[in-house]
Amino acid sequence: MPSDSTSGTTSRPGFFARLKDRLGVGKDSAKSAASKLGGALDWLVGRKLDDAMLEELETSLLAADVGLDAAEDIIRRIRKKAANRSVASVEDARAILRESICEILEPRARPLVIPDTPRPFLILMVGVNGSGKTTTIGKLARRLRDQGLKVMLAAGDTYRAAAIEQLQVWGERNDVPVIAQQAGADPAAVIYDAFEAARARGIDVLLADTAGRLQNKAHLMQELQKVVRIARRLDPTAPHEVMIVLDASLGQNAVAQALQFHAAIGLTGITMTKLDAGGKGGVLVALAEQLDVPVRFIGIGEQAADMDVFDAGEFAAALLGSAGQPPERR
Ligand SMILES: Nc1nc2c(ncn2[C@@H]2O[C@H](COP(=O)(O)OP(=O)(O)OP(=O)(O)O)[C@@H](O)[C@H]2O)c(=O)[nH]1
Ligand SMILES: [Mg+2]
Repeated sequence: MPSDSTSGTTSRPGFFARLKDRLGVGKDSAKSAASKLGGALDWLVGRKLDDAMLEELETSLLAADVGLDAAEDIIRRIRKKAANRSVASVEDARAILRESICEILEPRARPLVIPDTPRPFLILMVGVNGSGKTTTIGKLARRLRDQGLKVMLAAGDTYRAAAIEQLQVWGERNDVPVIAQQAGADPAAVIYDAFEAARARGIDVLLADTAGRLQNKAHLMQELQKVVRIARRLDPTAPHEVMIVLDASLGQNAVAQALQFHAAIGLTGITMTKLDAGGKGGVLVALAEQLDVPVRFIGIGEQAADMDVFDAGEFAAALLGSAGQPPERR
């Protein structure tokens, strides 16, 4: 069936408008970083793109979590573009900034595609504690099921019983089976057994949860490496996606986490959550600048509908506080 049925072109209308409204809102930020970045453009009008102005802009970018490398990269790009363009309106300023940000994000906007083979397609979900792994599995299970795929969940977070129950709730809610063992079981064994069960039942996609772990704990990283090794006994190409789930509200720390997980197990996809909960979207620009791993999904809330495919243009527009282009390609 669905060689390109996964997630690429199914964004719900209005998702990025909701993202724009929610970006950076929450926690302690009275005024969101996103609107700061958008609002900061007003002063560009009628001014020459001189060094002082670009320095101010760089400060705004840093405040929006873009990080130093990406902020400098953006300023370089703006200099180049502005050399033969004048900034006459906020819209001009926004367009130049948006293009520059978009150029950095675009190479990372590669949706997750579930090919016809192999089966089951194993997606291993990893990340630090509380980043949103289990919730993302629930959202993704719903999404894939709605696309007609047979989905199964593996309760590979055996660290605490509540984690297994949490996954079971998502399973019931979406009417997808959950393979679990008791708390304390070896996660590699759980995922191995689930893989066998999925194969026997003709499952298309197996979503494997794992316990949250800090990226600097070597023995916890080795545990993940073991999960990968054991899964490869059943299918040498598994896992077919190693997705890290990152909490946007952690700012540059989220980037550091991604770099360390990538070094330890090799990531193939990223989901950025909590862009509604204090996450300043600039962190995605920092990530795109520093890590050549596709950004698959972004999360803007706790419900199943609060996740969508990452779109560079729409995201850049939302970051700058504009509604973005009409979703003509959907
Ligand atoms: N606001 C908001 N909350 C989210 C989002 N994604 C997840 N959450 C919430 O974040 C909390 C942690 O989510 P989990 O899915 O349990 O995170 P986890 O990574 O599985 O956590 P551990 O299993 O403890 O490592 C829950 O309360 C979720 O509802 C999001 O995009 N926005
Ligand atoms: Mg969890």
